[in-house]
Amino acid sequence: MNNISEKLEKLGLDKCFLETVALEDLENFEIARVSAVHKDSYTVSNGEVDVLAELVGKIIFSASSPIDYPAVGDWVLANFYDEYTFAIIHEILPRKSLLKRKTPGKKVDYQLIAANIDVAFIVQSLNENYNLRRLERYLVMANESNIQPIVLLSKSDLLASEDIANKINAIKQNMPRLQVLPFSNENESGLASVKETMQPRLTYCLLGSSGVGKTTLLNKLIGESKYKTKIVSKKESKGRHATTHRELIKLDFGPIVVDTPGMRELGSFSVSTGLEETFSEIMKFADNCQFNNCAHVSEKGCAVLDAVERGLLSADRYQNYIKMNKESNYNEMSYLEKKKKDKKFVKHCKSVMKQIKSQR
Ligand SMILES: Nc1nc2c(ncn2[C@@H]2O[C@H](COP(=O)(O)OP(=O)(O)OP(=O)(O)O)[C@@H](O)[C@H]2O)c(=O)[nH]1
Ligand SMILES: [Mg+2]
Ligand SMILES: [Zn+2]
Repeated sequence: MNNISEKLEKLGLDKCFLETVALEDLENFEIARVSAVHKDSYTVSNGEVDVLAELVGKIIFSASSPIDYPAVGDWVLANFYDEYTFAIIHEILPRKSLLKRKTPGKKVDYQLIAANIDVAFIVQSLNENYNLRRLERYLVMANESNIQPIVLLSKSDLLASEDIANKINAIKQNMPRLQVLPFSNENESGLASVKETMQPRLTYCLLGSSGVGKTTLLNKLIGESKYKTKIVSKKESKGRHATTHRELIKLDFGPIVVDTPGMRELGSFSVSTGLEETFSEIMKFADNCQFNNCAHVSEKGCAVLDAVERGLLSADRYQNYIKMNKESNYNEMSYLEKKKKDKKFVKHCKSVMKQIKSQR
């Protein structure tokens, strides 16, 4: 057991997960980590081998939302068969963190991005992709999911150092404690600092628009061009995504990384905590609003509006906060509506069944 847990620790398992597993389950199952998600199957790792896995029927039949299925990074209880060439997943262990996003479109539904991530590397390129409002969106998502965000600004080779400093300062101005690192995959400047922030046994996730250099960075961290990147294109985020799937990769210096495809739309899902943490300077003023439930839009005695008017808060950040807050409320509402609908449907089914029974 000691031996196994050391291998799993290297895969990122910490003690808190072990505490969630009953002794009896440890006798019947092995703990494994989902390292890739395919269409109807998974790859799981026990720290030694990567094995194709399928879900036990119980999980499929009782699933009522995407949350009930494994995501990359999940810890699961599994049984291995045929000399460790095949596995069945029996249970998903409770998650330390879960990155999800709303699926594109008006419908409130969501996709799982990754589970049990410790640190999110939010990547923006210093040239075309640099955008504070978009960055705030990613930060809300990470903060909401209980994941430490670190901002990586790529393609520093394309800008003068003064421009780079200005762009970093613009981020730091309102979020002084946020770690922001410029780097270049091209001339490798700053890569050492990125590596230095990475700790063994922690799981990192690469997030950011298509074409900003996430996979190129991963290849640099691995030390070889293992994963496919985009062929140099004139414009970023045009054309197809180079990365089309998510996979858990263990680096030889200890950290674990999940690369993700660039996201076009980053819908958020009811994100109150994420908003509060990302816009903490706005929340400080909100404490002084006249009304407890102030939405900071047009209320009397709103300390936030007052601060914006007096130039104490950035108007751009304020607007982005309001926009995301509205979306979050909408998503939450639709989510509750949907649940209500589900309940109605269950009730309906029950009454139909009753009718059928009484007609017999
Ligand atoms: N000049 C410059 N180009 C870079 C840098 N990093 C990546 N690129 C180029 O940017 C393009 C996109 O890189 P990828 O690593 O495929 O981008 P990605 O973020 O993984 O994109 P998706 O997988 O589509 O989400 C490639 O042509 C890279 O060569 C950099 O630091 N400087
Ligand atoms: Mg990629
Ligand atoms: Zn207010």
